[in-house]
Parts: sequence; structure tokens; C-alpha cells
Amino acid sequence: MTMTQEQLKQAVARAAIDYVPQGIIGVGTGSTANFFIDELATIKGRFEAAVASSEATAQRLRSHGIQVLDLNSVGELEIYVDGADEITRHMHMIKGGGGALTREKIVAACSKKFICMADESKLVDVLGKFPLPVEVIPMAQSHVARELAKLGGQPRLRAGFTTDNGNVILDVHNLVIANPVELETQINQIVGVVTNGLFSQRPADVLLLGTTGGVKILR
Ligand code: ABF
Repeated sequence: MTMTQEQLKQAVARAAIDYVPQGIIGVGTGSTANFFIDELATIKGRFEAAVASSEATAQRLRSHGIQVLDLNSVGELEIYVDGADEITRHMHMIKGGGGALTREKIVAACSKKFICMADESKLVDVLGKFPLPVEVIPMAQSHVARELAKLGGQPRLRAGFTTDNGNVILDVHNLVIANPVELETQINQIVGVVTNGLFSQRPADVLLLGTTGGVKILR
């Protein structure tokens, strides 16, 4: 029986529950993360609390009665669980389709292990088919767009969208990202950039990949 993309997302979210420690968990954003939050609600007594990577995630966690803590009030987290827009076998990712990339990168940076949940359509050989999100301070939008164009991409402002941090997103189309580690640094050095959606300097540690043959675990 072929599974829909939604069913694959649900299956990886369920598989991620095996990695939940007793303490505090970092929780990502997006539809796969939402399935994970709903699964967390079924094991509420087994962990202490969560740190959220977005206002939307915080709200969903709270709606299930899960305590949400400020990142600054906790130490290093055991795990961060989140989805991705694209991921390679080297565990490099493009994230930020949902616009929460900066907080996602911050919570990931504070976590010992990054568990990525993705359906098989997200596994790619080379990153870049999915437009790369870049969070930008509003007054720097034009400057950053010109600099991104010099790197070979075609930046487009995400219309009508403001991040949880009050900034705008430029989605960079048509990049072929042969060296994600280098590009992540290069883009972050443009003045006015808050973060870019390449997660390659801190890649995922475990990939739970939803396939029609079941959930595969890649490390
Ligand atoms: C978050 O959710 C984002 O970084 C990424 O953009 C998105 C993945 O979306 P979904 O789980 O809805 O497919 O992890």
C-alpha cells in the first residue's frame, strides 16, 4: 500500500519518540514537527518540558498541556527534534520553509543531538532545488538581495511574511549548493543577514527517513 506524504511524516514523528530523554526537549517547527508534538502529548509523564523553536510550536505544545521553557533558563539540551526542507546523506539540510530558521538554529546549537524527521521526498544529492531561506533585518533587504545575486542566486522577498523576530525572509532560488559549509559562512557574513537556512556546520546526527517500506534510520 502506498503511503501519503502525511502518513510518512506521521510515521517518522512516531519513530522520533524513541529518542525522547527524561529531561527537556528542543522541539522544531512545521507539519512534521506538529505530528511529533501530538505524539509527545501521549507520553507527557516521560519527560520534563520543552523548548520551542517558534511561537507556533510553543502554542501547540501548551495546547497539549506541555510546559514550555525559555532557552535561557535551561542548560544544554539532550536532543532537538525537527523536520527539514531538504537533507543530504551527509546530513546537511536546508530549513526555514516555515520561516523559523533562526530560532531553529539557535535551539539546535544548544542541543547535543539533532534528530531530523523527513519523508523520502526530502532526501537529495545536492541541496538547492528548494529555495534557500535567508532571514534579513528589514532595512538591509535590498543590500542583502544584491549580495545574494552576486553568489549566483535569485532572491525573492517572501511576501506578507514577518518572522517571530520581526524580520523578513528572502528565498533564494536556483542555487546549486556544491559546498554547503562554505556557502553557509559566506551568506552569514553579508551585513544585515540574521541567519540562513543552511544547516551544514551543525548537521543532523540522526535522520529518520519515512519511506513506503518503513522508517529508515540514517546516521
Ligand atoms: C521546519 O519545518 C523547517 O525548518 C522546515 O522548513 C519545515 C519542514 O516542513 P514540514 O515538516 O512541514 O514539511 O523544520
